[in-house]
Amino acid sequence: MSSRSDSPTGSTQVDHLIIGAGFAGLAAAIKLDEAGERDFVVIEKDSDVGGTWHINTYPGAECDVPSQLYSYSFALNPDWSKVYSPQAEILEYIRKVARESGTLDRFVFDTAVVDARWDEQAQRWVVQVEGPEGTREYATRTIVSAAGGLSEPRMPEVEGIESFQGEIFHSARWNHDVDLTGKRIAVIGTGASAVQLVPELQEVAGHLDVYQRTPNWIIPRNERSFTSLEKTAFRRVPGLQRAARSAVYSTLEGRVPAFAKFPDLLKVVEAQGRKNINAAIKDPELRAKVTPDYRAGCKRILISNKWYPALAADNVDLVTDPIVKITGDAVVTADGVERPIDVLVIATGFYVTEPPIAEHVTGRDGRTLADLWDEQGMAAYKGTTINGFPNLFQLVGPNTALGHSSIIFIIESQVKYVVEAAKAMRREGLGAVEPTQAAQDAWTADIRRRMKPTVWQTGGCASWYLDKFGNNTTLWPGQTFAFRQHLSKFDVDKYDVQAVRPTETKEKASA
Ligand code: N01
Repeated sequence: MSSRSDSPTGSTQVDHLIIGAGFAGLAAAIKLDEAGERDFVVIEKDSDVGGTWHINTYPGAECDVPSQLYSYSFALNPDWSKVYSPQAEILEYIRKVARESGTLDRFVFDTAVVDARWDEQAQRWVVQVEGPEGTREYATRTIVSAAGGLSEPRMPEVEGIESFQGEIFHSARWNHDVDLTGKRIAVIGTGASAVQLVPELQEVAGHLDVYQRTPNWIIPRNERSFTSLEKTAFRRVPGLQRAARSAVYSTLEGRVPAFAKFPDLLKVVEAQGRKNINAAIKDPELRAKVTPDYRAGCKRILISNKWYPALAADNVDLVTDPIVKITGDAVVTADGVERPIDVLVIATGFYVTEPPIAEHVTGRDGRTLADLWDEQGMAAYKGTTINGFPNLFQLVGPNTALGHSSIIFIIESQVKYVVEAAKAMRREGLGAVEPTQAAQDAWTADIRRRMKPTVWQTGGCASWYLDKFGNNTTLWPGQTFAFRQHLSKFDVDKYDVQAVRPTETKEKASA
């Protein structure tokens, strides 16, 4: 394929354009590079690698998947400080892997993809990006979209929120300049982020109101630090760390049948959750408020030893009356109570089932991915490729996220598929590959069928896993090794393909 050059129209020609420099984008860059597909750029809207681990700097941010598994299989780290690593340590790990990969020369930071259009004639995506030096255009054979499902903060639609005069920020846009000591703080939301940040706020706040719409099942966090002996052993004893990683992997996979087929088994988790509540909270009214009324696992099961003690603290109120209004200095609930505050922390999650990057991508028929998915719900063949969008590879695409294990396992499976596709295109002289509608529909139908008995569909809760049609378009409904098996080779027979156009061949010959 071509080497990078500027065309007469001013666009920079590349073979691959990767959107996003988080875990997924970096893995794609490293593995394409290793496969000899070196002509790529990585476009990252933030100033550094890390993705969600770069932007989520709220106090208490930590991973809730053990780090032995929440790391690349090709870059084990013997130095993790604890079972569940803190954000800063994970970010440093990603930075180190990026530095040592030798690919950073192709990363473009502080630059956002604002438009990507498929040019059928040229068999390329024409991509506009905006950065510090203005707008620039790339013409790329493939796009690997690794923009992340948890990147665009979702603000709650509450009357008057724009009129609030105090400090207001989202958990994923933490304002570290605000001194929270002694302040009256409100947190809206009680999901994975809130569960980590509320105990930190409780320690410094004068008063803290936590607004809960739905309680979560929260079980103890089996946390411990790794000893220096363990770290040395991970470093020196061949195979030991990989064995530890495999043990974590197998334990987590062992939970899949409960989520996917036999949700009643999750009553065991509910018992653990009740025990966790009862150990920290004495007040029966508060106990009742924090006890969910749906099957555990329907929403993400959270882990914390600090959440319930924080809610039970004297300076904290858990408010369950719905918020009706926010004024210049207070939150007003449906019972008419007005609670004055200085700082409002929004912990209401992200746009997951309507990923913002989809608005910027226009396919073969002139429709954006956002329009298509708005009409039909998110769908992609093997969670990765989309009919109507040739040569577009979506990492952590529809039905690839996990409720039970490390997303990095999924990312690596998808990246291998992308690399296999790139190799097949080169080997067979293909200018465009696009999954057939039939292949994509069959894949989606199978996912929907397998999703029916899962706890996410039957557990009796509303969650961000479900889209507006009530379909779970977010999670993979099975074992992760089955997903990997599905993506182990690029199945070109399920694709409509086009040979590289003759003009391209001539261009190549003269290059
Ligand atoms: O967001 P969430 P998050 N008024 O969507 C509530 C990952 N993560 O940022 O349940 C009032 O989970 C909403 O209530 P309800 C992880 O995958 C990982 O916490 O919809 N409340 C809920 O309580 C996670 O799942 C780590 O009724 C409103 C909360 O806001 C994902 O990120 C750490 C509301 C949103 O919870 C997102 O987590 C942190 C409204 N209008 C996050 N709208 C790791 O450790 C929403 N809510 C790896």
